[in-house]
Amino acid sequence: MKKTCYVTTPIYYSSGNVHIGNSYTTIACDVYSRFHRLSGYDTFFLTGMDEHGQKNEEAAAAAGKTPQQLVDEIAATTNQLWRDMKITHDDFIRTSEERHTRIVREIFSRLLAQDDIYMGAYEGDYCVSCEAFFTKSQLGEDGSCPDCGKPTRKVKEECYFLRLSKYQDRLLEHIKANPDFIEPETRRNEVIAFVESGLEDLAVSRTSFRWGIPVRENPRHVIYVWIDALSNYLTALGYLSADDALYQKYWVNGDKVVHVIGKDILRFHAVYWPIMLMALGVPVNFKLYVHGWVLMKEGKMSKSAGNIIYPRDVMDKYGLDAMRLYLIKEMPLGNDCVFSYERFIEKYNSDLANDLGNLLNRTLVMINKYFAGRLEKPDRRYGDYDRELEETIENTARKYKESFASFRFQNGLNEVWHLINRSNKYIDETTPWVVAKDESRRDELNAILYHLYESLRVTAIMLAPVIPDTAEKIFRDFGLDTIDFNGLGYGKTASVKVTEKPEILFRRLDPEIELKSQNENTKPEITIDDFNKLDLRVGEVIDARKVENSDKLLLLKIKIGAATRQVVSGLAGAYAPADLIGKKLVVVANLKPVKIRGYLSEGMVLTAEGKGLPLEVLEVKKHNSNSRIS
Ligand code: ME8
Repeated sequence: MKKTCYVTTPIYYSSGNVHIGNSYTTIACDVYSRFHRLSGYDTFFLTGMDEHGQKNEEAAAAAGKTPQQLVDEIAATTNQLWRDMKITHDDFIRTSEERHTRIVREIFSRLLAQDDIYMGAYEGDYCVSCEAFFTKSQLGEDGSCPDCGKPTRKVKEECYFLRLSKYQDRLLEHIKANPDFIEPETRRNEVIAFVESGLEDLAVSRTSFRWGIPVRENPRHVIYVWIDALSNYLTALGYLSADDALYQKYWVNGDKVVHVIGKDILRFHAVYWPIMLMALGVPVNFKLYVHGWVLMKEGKMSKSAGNIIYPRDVMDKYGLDAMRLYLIKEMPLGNDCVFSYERFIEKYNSDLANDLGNLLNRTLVMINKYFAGRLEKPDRRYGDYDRELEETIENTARKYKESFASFRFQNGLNEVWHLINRSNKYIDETTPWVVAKDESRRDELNAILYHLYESLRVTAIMLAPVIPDTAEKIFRDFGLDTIDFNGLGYGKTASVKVTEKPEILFRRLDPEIELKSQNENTKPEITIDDFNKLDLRVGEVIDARKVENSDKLLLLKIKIGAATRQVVSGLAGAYAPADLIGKKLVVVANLKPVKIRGYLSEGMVLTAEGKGLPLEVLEVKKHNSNSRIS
């Protein structure tokens, strides 16, 4: 019988949106699932959507929809996005589905009946955005949410509580007895410290909104979204339903049960969830991999900062595989990584175009040129280089497997790139173009190219979980069909026949051109009302002179209708003062006046700028000063 592996992503909030940062979790789970399938595990990969809560209720009302309509639309587009990202999930559970709500209600009832949940009263500070209560000491200075910074609300309500305190000791024992329950270790230590500081019972129902799962015994209450959401990992498997075969197979009798989460939701998964399971009598046999954040250079990605990057934009422009590889190779387990287009282009060029792309292309071209696309497995070695490369292939495959099985993708990929670079070096060392000149060394030449072929074949197999399209293309070029981990090792091909027309997989990108186009759209979205706040007018420059002691600034007198304004503008690098006189420019006429170098500046001149080109003012030809610009 095959070993089993159950892999889950957190179910994403339908009120959030999928950006390059949070898509990491799902891509990482996909890599982990694909790796386990290729390793021979019977793998079940679950993702889904967390749909209840006040935020969606409010958003739906604002959009004139029912909450169900709103989440239906979001779930459909999100699931499609995952499919387009070649995410191979076996199920997509939504918390508004009947198969889920029915069982969550049942879970709550059981815990209530056995007094693990009890009725009490709650007074606290609640963040609607994060759907979480915070204690006074956790709040920001102005009472704001410690996670998202938005204002919290004081909430007082009658409320059900889950007895966390009762399970505190059992939880600590479990964590201590299972050193690999939470990885990496820093996160494990954090949880131990949190639990040791003492657990307070958790408020697990709300009466302040309706869009949730009502408590069966008291429908005025809806079940707290986290109790609702965490249960998805079991409800998707049919736990407590008429058919719980998946639950028995993947959970109770499963070999690997893995929840992958970002560090922000550690407490929910490492404390509340195991306690829920203990109370339900479900084996606590999962483990947690806790990853860090994908950050922008300036910090977190957020709508308000206007720095969100969407996966569709990246994959449409540079290809899905380049995006998947970047995220998986840049993120170390236990730390954050940065997404920037500078780094992305740099890595695209070095990892894909140079290292992998070149090796593949050189190898295919030589096999075609010297052997019309055909090679045979050599029956002996021709030098130390051969042995060394064979050993590198074997060692890399071993280290790669160890790293990927324990979610250390970056380490595993660094090993793969070590093999790729070793293989490129092998070409320089063995100089096949020199060997090719000597007819008596045909067998040696065949052996050199066979080694390169084998190294690339094994590389393609190892890369298949991360960049599946590229791995398949290499396999097709190599005349092979099924990618299989049994193929991880040197010398598994008896005779080789490669494509006659290799295509270039990754062309080098010109960083300057790419970055210029990326810089174009980096400001947050505004509404037409925001835009209408600008009073843009045509103004005629009637005087211009340099600002003393400044290389950049010009002092302009600009006529707008009957009035004359003074504007200090950074145009000195691009225009001589005389060139501007008489020009009709676009001026922001309602900008609050400021003093620049002691001169009052009563407006702003619009300019165009971009890498490699001088600053240019926006000119109007036909209109006279005072015309409106809209
Ligand atoms: O937390 N970099 O959903 P979610 C990396 N509904 N990971 C990030 C990230 C970033 N910049 N931003 C978010 C929820 N994430 C709950 C889960 S499970 C029972 C309920 C990660 O949509 C985040 O850590 O806010 C989480 O793992 C996932 O994206 C979904 O977050």
